[in-house]
Amino acid sequence: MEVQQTAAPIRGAEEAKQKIVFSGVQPSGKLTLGNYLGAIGNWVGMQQDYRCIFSVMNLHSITVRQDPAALRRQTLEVLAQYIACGIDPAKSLLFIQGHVSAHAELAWILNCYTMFGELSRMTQFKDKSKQHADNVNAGLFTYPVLMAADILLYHTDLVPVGQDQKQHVEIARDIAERFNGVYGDVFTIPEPMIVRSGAKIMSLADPTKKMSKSDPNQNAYVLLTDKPEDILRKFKRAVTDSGSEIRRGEDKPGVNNLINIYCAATGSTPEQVEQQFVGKGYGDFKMAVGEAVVEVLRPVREKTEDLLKNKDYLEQVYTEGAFQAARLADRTLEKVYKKVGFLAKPKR
Ligand code: ATP
Ligand code: LTN
Repeated sequence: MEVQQTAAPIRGAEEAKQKIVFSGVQPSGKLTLGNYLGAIGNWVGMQQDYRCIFSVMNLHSITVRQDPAALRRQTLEVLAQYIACGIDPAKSLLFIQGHVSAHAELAWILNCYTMFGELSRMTQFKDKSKQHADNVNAGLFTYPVLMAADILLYHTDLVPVGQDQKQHVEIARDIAERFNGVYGDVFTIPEPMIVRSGAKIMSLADPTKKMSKSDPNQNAYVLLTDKPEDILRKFKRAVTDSGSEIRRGEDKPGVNNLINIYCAATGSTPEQVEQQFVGKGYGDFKMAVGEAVVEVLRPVREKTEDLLKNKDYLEQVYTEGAFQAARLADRTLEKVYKKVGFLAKPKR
């Protein structure tokens, strides 16, 4: 397979004023149906209208302790899954964060323009320090500064993320504005792009909680790599509510979630789903949702399996991506060096 990632589209994007999109997911586990319907699935369509850059955020993932072999495997898996979901390396720039040293370098500089107080207010820091009370490390605290560096290095206009990440994009804006206020227009001010609220997929075991890849209960989530029989089993066991009708309601988080997933998987509206299942029970509906999800994920799983057999191809994609991303990122870093008063790095 030939890898086509050329630098031309980025320059073209700047000339045509095509907006730049940057996003990524941490390889902290296997990707879930929530990651697909809420994030990656939405990135696919953006490739049409924007210049897209998607990265596997491995530097971020070590803020929580990871098994090194698993982290290496998951990093390749996430890259393969981006492609399997429809991110096209010929259209979008794909790379692994740790391969572009400018991310860590800019993060250090931006640390000196970020206040202790503003980092202390980050909800994710507060949540994760509770979850991992034995490892409240400095990286967990400065996580949003590295995320700001990711975004600002590429003059990103739009950052498509879930609601939980909005606060991090906002701090990236504050840091950029503070820096620009001192040194002039260095950074583009990015905007968060939050997917429709309907795209928040809840846990199958507790539908009041977000479906999350780090949930200790394996029945809470569907993985993109789950086999059809596992997907059907997880939906069969999905927690539903009292009553028996397939109808949305404020006190029906389980049914709401299943209707939402069915809509996202089939393109139906909630009204159509309610109509279609009049007179049917939860059992029938759960099977129908499971089958719809099986069909959506089948090509993703099959393509992921194929891609993971072709490590050379994946290596070509991330090698070419690292090279291109570094060229763009180094240009921004060079400008920042000049502004803050560092001597330019000697050219080899
Ligand atoms: P972790 O469990 O390790 O915290 P996660 O499964 O919550 O991870 P992230 O890696 O934090 O996922 O998020 C990657 C992207 O997927 C983000 O943009 C996030 O908003 C989105 N996302 C994650 N879970 C869901 C969900 N259940 N519904 C919709 N979007 C989601
Ligand atoms: N914190 C993000 C992952 C992430 C990211 C980014 C997303 C790291 N750097 C830059 C968008 C832009 C998460 O989804 N947990």
